[in-house]
Amino acid sequence: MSPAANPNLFAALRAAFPADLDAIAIETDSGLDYSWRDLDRATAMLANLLQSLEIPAGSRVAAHTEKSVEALMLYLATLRAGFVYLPLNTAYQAAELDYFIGNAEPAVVVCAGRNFPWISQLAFQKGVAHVFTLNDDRTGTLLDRAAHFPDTHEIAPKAAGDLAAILYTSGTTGRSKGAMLSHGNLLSNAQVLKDFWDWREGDVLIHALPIFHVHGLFVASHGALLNGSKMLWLAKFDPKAVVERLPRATVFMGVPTLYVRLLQEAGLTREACARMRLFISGSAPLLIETFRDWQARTHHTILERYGMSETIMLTSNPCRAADGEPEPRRLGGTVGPALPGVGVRVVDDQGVALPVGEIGNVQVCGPNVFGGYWRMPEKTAEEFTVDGWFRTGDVGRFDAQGYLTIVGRSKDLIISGGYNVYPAEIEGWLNDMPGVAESAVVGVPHPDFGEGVIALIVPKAGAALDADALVARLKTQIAGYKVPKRAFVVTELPRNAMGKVQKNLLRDAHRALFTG
Ligand code: MCA
Ligand code: AMP
Repeated sequence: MSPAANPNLFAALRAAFPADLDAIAIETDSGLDYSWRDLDRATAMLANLLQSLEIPAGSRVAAHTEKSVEALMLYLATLRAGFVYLPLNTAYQAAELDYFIGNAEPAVVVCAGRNFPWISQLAFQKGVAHVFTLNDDRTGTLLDRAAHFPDTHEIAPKAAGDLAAILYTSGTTGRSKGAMLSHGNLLSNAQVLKDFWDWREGDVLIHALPIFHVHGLFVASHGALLNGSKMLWLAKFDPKAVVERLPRATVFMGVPTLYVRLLQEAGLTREACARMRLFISGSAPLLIETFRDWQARTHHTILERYGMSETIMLTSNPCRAADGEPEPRRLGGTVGPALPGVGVRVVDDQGVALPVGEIGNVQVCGPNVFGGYWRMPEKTAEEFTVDGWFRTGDVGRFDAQGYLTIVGRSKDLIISGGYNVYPAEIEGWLNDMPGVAESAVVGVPHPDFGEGVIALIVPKAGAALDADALVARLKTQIAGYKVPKRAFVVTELPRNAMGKVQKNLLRDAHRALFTG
C-alpha cells in the first residue's frame, strides 16, 4: 500500500522524513546523534520483532520505560507494526501497574531491567506473554532481540478508525480509564497543528517533556517528525540544558512549571532566544505573571493551547498574525480559539449553548476526539452528549473574538506540574490506612507546580495519627507526584447541608501554604 493510501499514522510520519536520510533527526543530551535512516531501520527491526511474536491484531504493547530515543522508537515501531501503544509513567508503582496491566491486558510489556523482577512477575501473573527490558543506555533484551531482525519493514495497513494508542487518565470516581485514540485521531490533529503552528523548513524542536503523555509523546514528537525537523532531545527537563540549546532551536514546548523554572535562569535572555520562533505552553493553566515575565525577558509571547488525553489538542492561540495586524494575537490567560475542524462550545448544565462571556461547561467534537474508554461503554456513554459532543469537565467562557478562557473544572482534579492528580484516588489510599476515618485531598497554589497537593486527615476515634508518617507510607505505594506535599491531621472536615465535604473552604484555608 502506498504511504498516502495507508491511514497508519506511521506511514504519514515516515513519508515526512527528509530526502537526506543521513541528516540528523535527533541529537541527545548524552552526545548521540540519530539519523533519519537510524529511525527508519530501528523502527523496522522493532516492528519485525513485534510481528514475529504472532500476537493477535489489536494487541497492546505497554511501555514502562525511561525517556530515551529507543523508547520513542518502540512507540513508532508499535504503530508501524499495527499494534496499540500503551505508555506508562515510570513514576507508577506496583499497585498502579497492577491495575493498568490487568485492565489493558497487553500482549507485550517493556520495562527497565532494574524493574524486571517485579514487573515481569506482575505481568506474567496477568497472562502477559512477553516481557522485554529496555534501559535508557541502549541495552536490554528488546534491542538484543530486535538486532536479529531485518531493517526493512512494510508498514502495516490500518484504517483511520483503528486503535493506535491507549492513554490512561484517572477517573474522578473509581478507577483510571483508558482513552482509546485511533490513527485518524492522532494524524488529523498532528496535521492541523503542523499547519496552525506554521512548522517550516529549518525548525528545530527542544524536546524536554516526558514521553508518557499526550504533550511529549504526541504533540511534540509528531510535530517534529511530521515536519522532518530535528529534535534536541533531553532525557529529563533541565533548565540549564534548555537555555544552552535555545540558540540552536526554533520551537519549545512545555508545561507552565517548565517556564517558571526557565525564568529562574540568568541565561534566559532576549539574545539567547534570538533564533526561537515559537514557545508553546499547555497541560495546565499558565499564570499571567509567567506569560508577562516571559515577554519582558525574551521578547517572545508564549502561545498557550488547551487539550486533553481524550482529544489531543482542542484550542490554540494563533501562531501567525492576522491580515493587517503586526503581531499574532496571543492573549495571556486564554487558550485561544478552537483549532480548525474542532468544535468547542460552552453550555449550561442543561446543555443549552451560552452566549459570549458566560461561564459554562466546555464540550468538544471533531476528528481528534477519541472513540471511547477502553472496555468502559457506560463511562463512555456518560461522557458524551446525545448529539455526540464530549464533556471535557472543564469550565470556561468565550470572548467576542472566539477566544476560550478556562476558568475552572467541574471535575475534581488537581494539575501539579502538568501531571493530573485525582483527589478521589489519593483519598482512597489514605482512607485505607489504619486509624484513618476519612480524608480530603485538595490542590492549593504552588509557586513551582501551579497547584500543590495537600491532604486533611481525620483520625478514627482514639487513634493517634502522624501525618508525616502517613505521607511517607503513601510514597511507597503510588507515584511520587501524586503524594501530598503537606498533610494535616484535623478533627473534622467542613460539610454542607447535604453532607458533602466543602473543598472550597479547605482550599481557602490553606491558600497561602506554599506561596506565603
Ligand atoms: C516530580 N515531582 C512532582 C512532580 N514531578 N511533584 C509534584 N508535581 C509534579 N509534576 C516530585 C517527585 O515525586 C519527587 O518527589 C521530586 O519532585 C523530584 O522528582 P523529579 O522527577 O526529579 O522531578 P522534576 O524533574 O523536577 O520534575 C518536575 C517536572 C515534571 C519537570 C515539572 O513533573 C514534568 O516533566 N512534568 C511535565 C508533565 C507533562 O508532560 N504533562 C503533560 C501531560 P520526592 O523528592 O518527594 O520523591 S499531557 C496533558 O496534560 C494534556 C493532554 C495536554 O494538554 O498536554
Ligand atoms: P489530561 O487528563 O492529562 O489529558 O489533562 C487534561 C486537562 O488538562 C484538561 O481537561 C484541562 O483541565 C487541563 N489543561 C490542559 N491544557 C490546559 C491549559 N492550557 N489551561 C488550562 N487547563 C489545561
